[in-house]
Amino acid sequence: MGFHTATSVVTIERFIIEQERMFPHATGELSGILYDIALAAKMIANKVRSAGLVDILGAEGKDNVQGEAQQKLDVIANDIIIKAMDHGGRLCAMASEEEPDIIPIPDNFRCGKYCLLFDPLDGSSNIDVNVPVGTILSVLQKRTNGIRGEMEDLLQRGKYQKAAGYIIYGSSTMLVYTTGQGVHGFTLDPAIGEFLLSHPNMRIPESGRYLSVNDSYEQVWDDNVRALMRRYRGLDGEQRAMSVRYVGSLVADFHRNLLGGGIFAYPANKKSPRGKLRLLYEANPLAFICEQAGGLATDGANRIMDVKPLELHQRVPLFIGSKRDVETASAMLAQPVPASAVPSLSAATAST
Ligand code: AFP
Repeated sequence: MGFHTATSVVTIERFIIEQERMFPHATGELSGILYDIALAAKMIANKVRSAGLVDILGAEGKDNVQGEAQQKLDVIANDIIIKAMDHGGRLCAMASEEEPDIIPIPDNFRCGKYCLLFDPLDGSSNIDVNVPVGTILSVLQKRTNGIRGEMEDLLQRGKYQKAAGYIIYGSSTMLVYTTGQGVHGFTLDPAIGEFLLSHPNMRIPESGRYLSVNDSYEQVWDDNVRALMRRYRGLDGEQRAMSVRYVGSLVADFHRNLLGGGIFAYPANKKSPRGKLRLLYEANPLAFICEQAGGLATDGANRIMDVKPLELHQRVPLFIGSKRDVETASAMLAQPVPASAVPSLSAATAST
């Protein structure tokens, strides 16, 4: 695993200003969005860190649009982001994994030219057991002519993203983002309340050590997915076995693989033919970051960032990570295999 050490102390603010100077025509609006995101990240980190201390854990009793039990911290994180972002005059609309429709900018605030899509607290079922969770964000530029953002502005392919980032609330809090000029990671110094550049120019290894997949779905996977997972585990003799690591928090699994190399897979299955993860709030932003770091992301047939979104909460199968490992997925998923040719993972493991 490559370690990235900054040689001097660079705050996220200074880094953003220096990046902006490289673009003489930049208006500073995107930089403003990044500052506001950093502020929201600190506020959410503070809530997540104290979640075990105060009695704010547990389901709030409402379901989100996917029918999942919503945790209180999801609601808190959602509100923090909306409040940190809606009045800056830089956004014209928002959308959140926790809300069914567009989140408009209130009439009393100015509108800007960007849209923000976000998953406020990904992996929220892990909150109660003190496992890392994360926030994921995607920034798009407005396309329509009116002042306020419309659905068309939000339903853009991922390749049109202007920025994407995630925050991981782990053993430390990190903010990782790209504006298309590489991927940079900042670690929150809780003593001074600043994100400091800790991982400049992050690159994902060409092929990796880790396989992150929930293989309890093996019974409902297609046969070519099962064949692919046998390949990653070294069971068909074609490659060295990868190590299986699955947190069940996408940000945590993705972050580990970004540093150490490997692939995260959430394939479609017979029960969830579109997979589970959301194109706009999860797959697109992480795909932008992954590609900027030298990796790839596919739904099995198409580059994730080329998939046309048709609705806000669209789901998509996801294979994301090191270039060679994702290429293996694309190649193997393109060729259906006869079921008889693919023993189950457990049968194969038992016989080896
Ligand atoms: P929750 O937010 O409901 O915990 O879901 C987390 C998530 O969207 C993503 O972060 C995980 O990678 C994935 O779902 C885990 O799903 P499985 O439990 O089906 O493996």
